[in-house]
Amino acid sequence: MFSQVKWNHVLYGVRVAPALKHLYFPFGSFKITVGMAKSALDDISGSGAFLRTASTFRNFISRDQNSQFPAESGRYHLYVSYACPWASRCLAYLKLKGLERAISFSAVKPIFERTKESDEHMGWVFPESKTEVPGAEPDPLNGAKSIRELYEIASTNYTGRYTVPVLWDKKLRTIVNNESSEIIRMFNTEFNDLAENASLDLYPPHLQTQIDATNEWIYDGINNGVYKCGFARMQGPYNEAVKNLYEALDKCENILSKQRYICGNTLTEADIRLFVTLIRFDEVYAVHFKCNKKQLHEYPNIFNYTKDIFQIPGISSTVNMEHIKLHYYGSHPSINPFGIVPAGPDIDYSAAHDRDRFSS
Ligand SMILES: N[C@@H](CCC(=O)N[C@@H](CS)C(=O)NCC(=O)O)C(=O)O
Repeated sequence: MFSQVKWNHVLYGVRVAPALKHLYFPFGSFKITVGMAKSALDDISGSGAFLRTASTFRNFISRDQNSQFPAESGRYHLYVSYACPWASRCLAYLKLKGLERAISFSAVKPIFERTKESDEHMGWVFPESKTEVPGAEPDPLNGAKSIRELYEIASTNYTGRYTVPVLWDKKLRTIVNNESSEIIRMFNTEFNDLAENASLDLYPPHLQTQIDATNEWIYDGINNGVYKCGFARMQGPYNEAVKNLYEALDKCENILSKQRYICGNTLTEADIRLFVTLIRFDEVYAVHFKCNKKQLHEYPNIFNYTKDIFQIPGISSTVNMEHIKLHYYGSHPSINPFGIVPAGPDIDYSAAHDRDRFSS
């Protein structure tokens, strides 16, 4: 059962106030935020469209033991939210590559809360005990209350968003990288001396150009596209985002009617990046982000493909639908003011699929 969404209790107190800090101008496409801690709902252009801000910590872990961040067993920790598709990509890689013994991970609580007493920023926080929210655990390394606190340990003058994933270096007590697309590349290659499944290469040289090109339209139309639909503050940007989203989904359906995976008949990075959005689609995005022209279970190939990826050993453990639903429906009061979590559709992704009809 879903627990009571907490911010209902404070809806007309502190939760409404942050929304008031957005100022809108009828023309122009610049981002507007009044100087204070930021969240995704601040990434809105003057024309009402969602514009995602780039990640800030961009260091690389390397297999080269003389580098600043060498791949070492036990040195790094991945902070995730099970709700977050970007963090879930990284977790999927951790499982697929067999890196759990080399890299520890932990998950935050699903619903945004106040990250500090002194201001109204809402973001990811840690529970006080392991039993408070199943799946979430207190910060095992720094005893931090929030993800924001980790950013403040890593940088005294950080002005960006306090996002997950966070790849943390226990030795230097800092953030190595907070950009999922780069973290997955490191996990794919740099830890191969420690990985239980070192031979799995989700970004093989002969497919790199195709994977990069596929990632681009899938990111724009689907991964980020659902956010552009959901966070649009005017009809025009929403209309454009929803059009691009469904064009990209139609393209996926067509590709997946001819081959098992999105770049051919082998699993690649592009599949993991696509999957994390697809698995959230019918349960969340269709309702919460108004992506309801068609649900994914109405696309036979995409739907069976989603089940296929879900059933790869290790992947289902990265999908915590309770955290996913609690987070989205409970953390965006400007979209869902009462935080009601819809009951359905409760799709069984472990059901049989027909993807074995393609050789892989
Ligand atoms: N570019 C980043 C995006 C990460 C991101 O946007 N994470 C969201 C959760 S899905 C977040 O932590 N948001 C917190 C906030 O906006 O305050 C990545 O791919 O790693």
